[in-house]
Amino acid sequence: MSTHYSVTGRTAILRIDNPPVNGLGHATRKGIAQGLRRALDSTDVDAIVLTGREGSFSAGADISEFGTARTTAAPSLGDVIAALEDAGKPVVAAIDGTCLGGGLELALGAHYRVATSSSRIGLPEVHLGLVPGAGGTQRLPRVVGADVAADMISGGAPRTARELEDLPGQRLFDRLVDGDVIAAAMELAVEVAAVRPLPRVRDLSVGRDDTAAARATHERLRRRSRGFVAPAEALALVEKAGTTPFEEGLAEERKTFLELMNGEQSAALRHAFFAERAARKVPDVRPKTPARTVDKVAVIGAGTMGGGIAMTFLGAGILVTIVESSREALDRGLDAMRRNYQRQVERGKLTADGLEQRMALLTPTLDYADLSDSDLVIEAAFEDMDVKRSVFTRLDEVAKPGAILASNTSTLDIDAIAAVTGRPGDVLGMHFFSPANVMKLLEIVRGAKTSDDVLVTAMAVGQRIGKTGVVAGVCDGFIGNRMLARYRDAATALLHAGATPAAIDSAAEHFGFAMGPFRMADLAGNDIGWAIRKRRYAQDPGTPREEISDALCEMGRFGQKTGAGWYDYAPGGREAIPSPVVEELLASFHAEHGTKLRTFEADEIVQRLVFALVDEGARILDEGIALRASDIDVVYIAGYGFPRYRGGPMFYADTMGAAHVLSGLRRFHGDDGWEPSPLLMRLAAEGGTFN
Ligand code: T1G
Repeated sequence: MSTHYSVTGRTAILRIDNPPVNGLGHATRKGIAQGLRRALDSTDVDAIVLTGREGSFSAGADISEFGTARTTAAPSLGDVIAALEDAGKPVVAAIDGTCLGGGLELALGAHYRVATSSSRIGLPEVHLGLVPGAGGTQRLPRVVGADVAADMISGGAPRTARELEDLPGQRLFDRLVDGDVIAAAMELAVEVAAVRPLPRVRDLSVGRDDTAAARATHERLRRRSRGFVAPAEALALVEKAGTTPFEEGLAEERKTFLELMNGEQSAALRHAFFAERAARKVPDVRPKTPARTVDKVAVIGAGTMGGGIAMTFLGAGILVTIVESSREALDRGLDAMRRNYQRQVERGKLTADGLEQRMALLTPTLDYADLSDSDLVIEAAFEDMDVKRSVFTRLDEVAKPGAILASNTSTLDIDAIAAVTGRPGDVLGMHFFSPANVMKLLEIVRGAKTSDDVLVTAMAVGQRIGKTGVVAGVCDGFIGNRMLARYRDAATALLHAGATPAAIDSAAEHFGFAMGPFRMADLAGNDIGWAIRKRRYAQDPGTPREEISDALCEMGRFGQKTGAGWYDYAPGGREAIPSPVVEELLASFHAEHGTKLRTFEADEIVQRLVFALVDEGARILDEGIALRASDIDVVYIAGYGFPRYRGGPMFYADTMGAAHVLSGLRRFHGDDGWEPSPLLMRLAAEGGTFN
């Protein structure tokens, strides 16, 4: 039963009860409609309170129903909302916790609304590639003004009930409480039982219809997510609310919603939504395996990564001991952390008190013994196996029994690191991405001997610090960096084949990547890849040379850090300016090889880059390094700037078809000896999909 009906005094209480988030699936919609009908037909009932469970009014439509007949099966959400609005008795919505998407649209159909001040109120549909589909774009502007509604709907960010109630002239809430919201709603229901006509949001006119601010916000959004259509559609509908009759606006919203729901971008974003949640599940670990307690964390190394990792835990209110090998390195790290926090204070993202609270949780030290009571130790020392081995040898000596020992290594062998300790079951990788206090992705690298409860604990800790955790097996580069290497190879091959860095970057960025490969290399520093290549050339002289990249680095053109790389940069500037030096470098390369600059279609550039990701992703799946294709999608969206509204490389491959990907890869590789992975061959032959 997903909706409970009861009567107290002369007020009916309709309580939505559809765990885990009170999704408004077909059965729940029917339950609300039936309960409303019952209350309206009853001579013992004068008013109705509509509510959810504690902490969750409703998170909106049941996304898992989209694409099935249940989404629009009668009664649709719009029908239920209209029934509330046209009810002959007052309906009071009692809101606590999440009131999102269709949940807020449902509440907007009520005649009155009471909420707890901390309730999270929002229309996040754009994050699913949608616009609100049950009146939100037409009703919300009528109660909070078009400017705030436009910002909330095209940006998709929730606000607290307190923030919205503080808006001058708001008509969203009739009462705000910090206690029992149902009791407050019952009280109001009695007060308004005889009020006629009943107030309907649809009868209000839109106040403060200035959407200029939202349009500016949207412009920033548009630049950041090229090609992503939902925010602009949402903004247009909100503006329509102020200029057209309600029914017309509602019809326009419905049309837009259905178009988007049936489109590729929403399918991709719904895939990404569920993929992030699926990644939390590890099939071969017994469900409900208890996690170990983590109240104190130690971080080894206060450099860029160590400092960022420490900040991530401090931001979650967790005690951190940070260990360095010298006083100046420790002070340098602490200064960097404080400067980072100070910037957040200047940007209004952190209060001065918040800064001090975080720093108060931090214990800097040079003495490993100070981490002997830590529950989790994360090593973020120099990326060198000898250094890692020596650190883990020390950790094995000083860390308490049951402490989890994690390495932040981005490529090194977790099993080899675990082997220097007497507790390999307590060792695993926790690979953060720089800047660690910002980037969402956390690769949780499971060693051959990592125990299940250690893995479960790392997953739980990852969620607790707001990271998107994905389990990876042990290999060079785990999931993301291994695929990144192939992506960079494809970009280099394009360069050697005659494309320019600007053409490659432009195609990638129009596809939706946050940054093309060469602008990204200039940002990260070309010297990092150069050092890895030189190590590989020394280890294996037969390693194919990346002549252009090597020549660029031999000129000291390491990117933004040296004011020049694949592009030129004005002093202190970040704008990538095509460089005559690089043009000359390309010209001499082609002259030497008897090749020449040539134009590539943007589609081909994108396919060369993305299919390389897909090819390596298929191998990663074949080898069991990733548990599922959607995990690979999560990694590449959360950690590498793959456009979320394309669903990730493996989802994108599914939309293109495995056979198309295989024939493209064959064409791009020509006779360079490339062989497809068995999985890609199989899917291409069977017409199967990765996800
Ligand atoms: N539909 C179906 N399942 C959902 C769901 C939803 N709306 N929201 C969450 N789940 C599942 C989720 O997959 C997970 O499942 C479990 O619930 C717990 O979620 C007509 C069209 C509410 C803030 O976009 O933002 O209304 O993995 O791990 O961290 O205009 O869930 O356990 O099997 O995220 O506490 C608009 C989406 C829908 C809200 C809770 N609403 N959900 O976060 O739990 S479209 C949304 C969230 C719509 C109308 C339109 C979050 C949360 P499992 P969780 P959480």
